[in-house]
Amino acid sequence: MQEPWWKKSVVYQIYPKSFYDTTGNGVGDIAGIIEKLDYLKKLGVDVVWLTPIYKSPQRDNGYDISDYFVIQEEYGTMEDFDRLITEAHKRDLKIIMDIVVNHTSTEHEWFQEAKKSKDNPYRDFYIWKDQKEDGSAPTNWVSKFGGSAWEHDKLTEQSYLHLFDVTQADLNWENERVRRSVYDMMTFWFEKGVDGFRLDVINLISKDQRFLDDDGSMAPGDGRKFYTDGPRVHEYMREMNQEVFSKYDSMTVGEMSSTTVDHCIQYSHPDRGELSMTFNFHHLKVDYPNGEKWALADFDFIKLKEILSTWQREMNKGGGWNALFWCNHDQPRVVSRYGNDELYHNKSAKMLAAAIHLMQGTPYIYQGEEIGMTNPKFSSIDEYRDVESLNVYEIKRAQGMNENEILEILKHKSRDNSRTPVQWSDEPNAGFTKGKPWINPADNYREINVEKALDDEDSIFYFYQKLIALRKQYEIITYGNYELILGEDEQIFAYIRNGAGEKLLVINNFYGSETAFELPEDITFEGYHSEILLSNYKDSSKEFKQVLLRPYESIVYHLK
Ligand code: TEU
Repeated sequence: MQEPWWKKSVVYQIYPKSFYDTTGNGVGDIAGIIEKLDYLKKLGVDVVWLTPIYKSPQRDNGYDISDYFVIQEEYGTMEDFDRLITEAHKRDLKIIMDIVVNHTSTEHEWFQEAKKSKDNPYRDFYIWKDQKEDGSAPTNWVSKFGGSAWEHDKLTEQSYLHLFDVTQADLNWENERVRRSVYDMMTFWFEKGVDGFRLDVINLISKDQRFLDDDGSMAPGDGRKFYTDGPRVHEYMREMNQEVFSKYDSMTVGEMSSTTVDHCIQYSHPDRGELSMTFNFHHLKVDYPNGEKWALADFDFIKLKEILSTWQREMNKGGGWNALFWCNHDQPRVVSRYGNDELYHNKSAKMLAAAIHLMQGTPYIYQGEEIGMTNPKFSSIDEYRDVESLNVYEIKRAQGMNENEILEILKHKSRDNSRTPVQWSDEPNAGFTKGKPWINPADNYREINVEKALDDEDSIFYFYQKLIALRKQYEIITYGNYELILGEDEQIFAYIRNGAGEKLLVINNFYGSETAFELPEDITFEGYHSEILLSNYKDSSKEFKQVLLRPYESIVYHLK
């Protein structure tokens, strides 16, 4: 069987709003993406994922879609989009779109119709329920952005479900017309020439139809067990695949919220005909004390290794396929999070890159990650834009939390940490816009920017470029089996990739102090010849059995 192209690809995620502005309105645009395609080509990526560019009131920066067939005005026109596809394909770059079908904006015409009356033909496109007898919400579920997941509508005396913002109403996937409409819309984009989709929170689309209260065993009013990887989700995915994906040479990646390995194997196993691969977030919760996102704690390094390794092993064993990533538009910058964005900025950013890119799966680079962009360290609530951060701020204030404490938490946790403008140069506003940017850039753009990175052969950019090039050269990076070693070591993340007659040994020091690596005795590598494939220090030890690792040192040995 021929292996699909997306297994050997590297994906670059663009958040258009913050990528590059050509019009001076302070918001990035499609023309800006086209201008930077050669830059992406230079980096060496194969696929570009665009977060939503459809018409939207932008309450959640485009994850609240009001028209799936129209491009949001500030990003450009459909002609610009067609040009983007043409220009990308000319350069052998693929484009995947982000599609949000768990919910629509309440400004979508379906919802505008649905809310008119109980017997409106679109009523059943959404999930409407009566209040409980005591007048409270239909269930006690909370929204992921805070507050009840139900919004009461006075006109028809019922409530609609919104797992996210109140302006993001959940679609009713039980309704065949909803599914048909979604498949037709996806087909429209494929016919335009896109190469696939990233499917937003796709594992939440099937809700348990009993609509029961949550007993709070996980967290008060949690509700997740009633809609995460829900009863009919795999049936829907197979239907979607049959109706749409199977007709194109496409790649599809599902964003899976609070999912399990077993479900992800099912979503991504080629024989099941659902999706190409899945994102999960368990490795990005190791700095949530007791599962709480809005609290501060160091990351749990042992747990991080354990989680990544479990997913590596289990997905491989079960025949699923992982999407590999540290960063996206919802996560703080990894160099500020699991690295050191000051003293060891360059070294730790490279180490983190190697650690994730050399696992089994398809790696994703989020815009700016390739130059080591950091959290911006905003100091006032006025600098934040994200609906989730603003909600949390209000909620915590109302609960009596001190303002400085909330700001400290947001500084580390806010989704805006990754949404600041790409730092292109040391010109005003990081060279992102000639106007006033919709969100402030990080102050460090004078030191950390693309122009500088391209001029410095030791930059993080060239390290990513190298990693991508190696993937093209060594099949073992794509296919080799993963094996964790020294799982208990509190400072070193080391693993082996096993291929036919060859191996990779990947050693990473995750901290800013020296530490001794010693190859476990039961691993001998007898008869193998070794060479260093990559390292973030110029003079790394060629001898791999015992290595004194320097701060954040990362060394990759190829054994043959
Ligand atoms: O995110 C889904 C999601 O559950 C999270 O990553 C979310 O941001 C986090 O749990 C909040 O604490 C996707 C999109 O990536 C995100 O930008 C959207 O806001 C969300 O869906 C709703 O469409």
